[in-house]
Amino acid sequence: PPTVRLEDYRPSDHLIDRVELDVRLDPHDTRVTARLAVRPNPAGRPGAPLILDGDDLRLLALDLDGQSLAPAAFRVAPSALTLPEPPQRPFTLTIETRLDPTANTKLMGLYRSNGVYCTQCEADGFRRITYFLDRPDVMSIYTTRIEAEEAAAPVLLGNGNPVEAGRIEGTGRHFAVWHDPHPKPAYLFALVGGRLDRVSSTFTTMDGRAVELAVYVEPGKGDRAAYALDAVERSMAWDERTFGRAYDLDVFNVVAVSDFNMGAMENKGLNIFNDKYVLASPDTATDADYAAIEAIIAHEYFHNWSGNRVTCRDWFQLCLKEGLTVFRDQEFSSDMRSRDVHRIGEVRTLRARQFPEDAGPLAHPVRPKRYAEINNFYTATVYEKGAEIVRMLRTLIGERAFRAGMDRYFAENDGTAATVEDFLRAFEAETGRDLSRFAEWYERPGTPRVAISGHYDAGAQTYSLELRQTRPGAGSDAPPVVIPIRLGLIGQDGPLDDARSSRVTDGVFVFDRWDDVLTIENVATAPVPSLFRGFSAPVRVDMAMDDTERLTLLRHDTDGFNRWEAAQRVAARLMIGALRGEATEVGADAFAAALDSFLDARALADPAFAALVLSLPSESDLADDIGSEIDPDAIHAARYDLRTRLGTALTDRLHALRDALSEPAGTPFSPDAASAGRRALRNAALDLIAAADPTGGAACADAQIHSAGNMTDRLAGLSTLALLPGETREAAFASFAERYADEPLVLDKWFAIQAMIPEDGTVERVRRLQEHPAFAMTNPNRVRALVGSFALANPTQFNRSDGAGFTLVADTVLALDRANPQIAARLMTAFGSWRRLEPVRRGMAESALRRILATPGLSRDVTDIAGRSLG
Ligand code: B3K
Ligand code: ZN
Repeated sequence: PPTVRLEDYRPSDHLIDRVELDVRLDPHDTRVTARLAVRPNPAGRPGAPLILDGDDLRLLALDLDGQSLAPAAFRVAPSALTLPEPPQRPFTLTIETRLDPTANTKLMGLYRSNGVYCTQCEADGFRRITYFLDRPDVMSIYTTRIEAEEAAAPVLLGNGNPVEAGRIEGTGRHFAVWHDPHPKPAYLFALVGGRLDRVSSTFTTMDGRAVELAVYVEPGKGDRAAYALDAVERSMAWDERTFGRAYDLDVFNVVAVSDFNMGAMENKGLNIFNDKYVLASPDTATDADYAAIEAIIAHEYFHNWSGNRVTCRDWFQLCLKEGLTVFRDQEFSSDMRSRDVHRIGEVRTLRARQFPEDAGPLAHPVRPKRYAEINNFYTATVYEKGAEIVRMLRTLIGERAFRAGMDRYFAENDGTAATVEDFLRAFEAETGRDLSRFAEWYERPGTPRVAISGHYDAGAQTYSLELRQTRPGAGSDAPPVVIPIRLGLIGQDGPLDDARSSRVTDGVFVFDRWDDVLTIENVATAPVPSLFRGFSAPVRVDMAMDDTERLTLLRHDTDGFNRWEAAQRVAARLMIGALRGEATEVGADAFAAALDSFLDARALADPAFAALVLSLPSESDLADDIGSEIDPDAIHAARYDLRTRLGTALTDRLHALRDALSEPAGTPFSPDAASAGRRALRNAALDLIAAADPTGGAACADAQIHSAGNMTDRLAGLSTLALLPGETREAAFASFAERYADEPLVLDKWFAIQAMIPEDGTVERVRRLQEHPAFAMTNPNRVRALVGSFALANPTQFNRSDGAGFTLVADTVLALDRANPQIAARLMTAFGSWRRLEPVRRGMAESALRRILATPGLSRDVTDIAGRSLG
């Protein structure tokens, strides 16, 4: 496929100032008339042809300034409409196209989900609706008239503000006109038509605008939309308070649909959501679902400024809106919940998804330099590492300068399509600093590694840290990166507050060379260093430190992230040591004892945090630590063994905690962070109890499933039981399926739990479940729940040494590809770490990849991922 390169960027030769769309919705014969106000771009090439993008389009009519065009004056194909010699002045082009939204299985452009008409245009779906300059630096003012049969689509929504609506007498049809006064790129266009319930409220902005807020959901599900609506209000208030950003239209609409390629989409004034991230009730949603709804509602809302008011010049700048907006939603969630707990969750996600991506064949810079298919670049690197870069910037310049720089960025770039350079320039102007070396974070792939050793000089009362950075995967010409290290020193009884160094400002040392030595003075006793507090940089750290020192951090560090990290490191060393047959200085019993005293001191004061401390590094975390020649079965066994030992050693403590945390029957459910934290700790305890005592654990889990008053506890019981083969488990699966037979989103949890069972029979089970009446290959949520969970969250079975797991996923990718290439390509990323497997599995993975790549008629999306994975 042709490659698009950042270095080839040039401005569009034409601009489109205004778009008037008339969309007459029909299940199979939708007519779209687009009136485009086109003019030559003064920054483009004079006299250049006008080439409008199309994808799978059928042209019905075309005219220029009201005159139909002679056949010789244009060329048309499904993928482009070309005027070789367009007028050298402003003109109006009117284009009529015909669409079949029901046949649109790619879920890009205009499609129908459960009968509801909806759109998805990012990155390049608008060209599936009409011929257009479908690139983000072409920004237009849109007026949209939507018409549909009233009985089928009583609700008609567009971008911006509603201006007019009415019936077309005698036809059963009606219409609505929407006008968006803010210029926007085509990828932010949206419309919705359908039968939907509405829940609403009003929000008055800090500048006095009364905004009507509404969440639209499937009929009958209105009571499940309240939490999302509340999250919209909290997001609006937070963005005013934290970044001084107010909303800028009279209405803000959120619509939930059940077939959606990703989480949600920030279309101007009309966010369209995967219903998984809107609908919640205590009986159907877990605490994690509530938290995800809050975060994604916030994320899409925050895009109104970081993405919509200031958009991206080209798709290479995707992190400009995505990394920044993830940073903003992470800050929001941290303010709504526990900051330490949230930070740990962010880092877990980064390590689980971004670190492996950055170490494998799909690695790319946060700002890629080339792409064949842009939809394959909505990655953990662009989103999560992109957010870490923004966070490091704040750490480097301080909170006040950061806020001022953000204000300047919004002010100077409002209404434009900007670049990463524009973003950094705002902070340079604000602080007078040169950020050119910091900008390196955007340029090359790979996770930097920092090796550190510490030396205490008792005579001089100094402690020095020798640091060295390397950049695996970044190329031999890569310069060192600027790494902010937030740090402190801990003594046997607590922090050493008198220690200081002129090179540490506000607790941060900036490490920006290959090698450095940081000397800290006034250190009264041999310290334990607490480094990268709050995970101050997205790097891997090799710190020469023994486990007893780490346990000192678990006890005394003032930084919550590093307390958690200390326990994780000790646990990881124990498991990796065990599978390599190496002894560690702290054994499982000593670790259990340390956990026991930690739980004694802190569990009830901060259950959410304690739950995280009790959750051992995952199997994929361990695989990522090991890095090569990975044997997932050995990792699984080592982790299982440590869970069993900890569960055995801590049994009394864990039962006591479960009792202390149990809620009296009839306590009403609350999704707040404190209640969720108590549930998390009870359930983390259950996991370890069951590992130590499968029979007792199964009974306990089964009892919890039956007595639970909410989905969090019911599902935790089922997840625990899922690891314990036997009739109790199968009966629990069956009754769960029966209870939630009419709840697709809940059945997704049921699909996922079964797909993650680390047993030989799982491949067969997944194949069987693909035939289940509730499963549908056309619905992305179903595919992700069943096959995605298997491929991404079942390391032993996906990576089976006989290749059966790879075959299952490859078969699914191929079956999906014709209907929905984006979802097929996303599923394929599960093969991203294949080179790190031991040779037998590596060979099996490679042949599955080669089989996919050799299949005729493969989409560009899958070809790109398969090609790069093998490359
Ligand atoms: N901007 C969208 C993602 C679009 C993905 C296109 N393949 C959702 C988000 O990040 O907010
Ligand atoms: Zn986003």
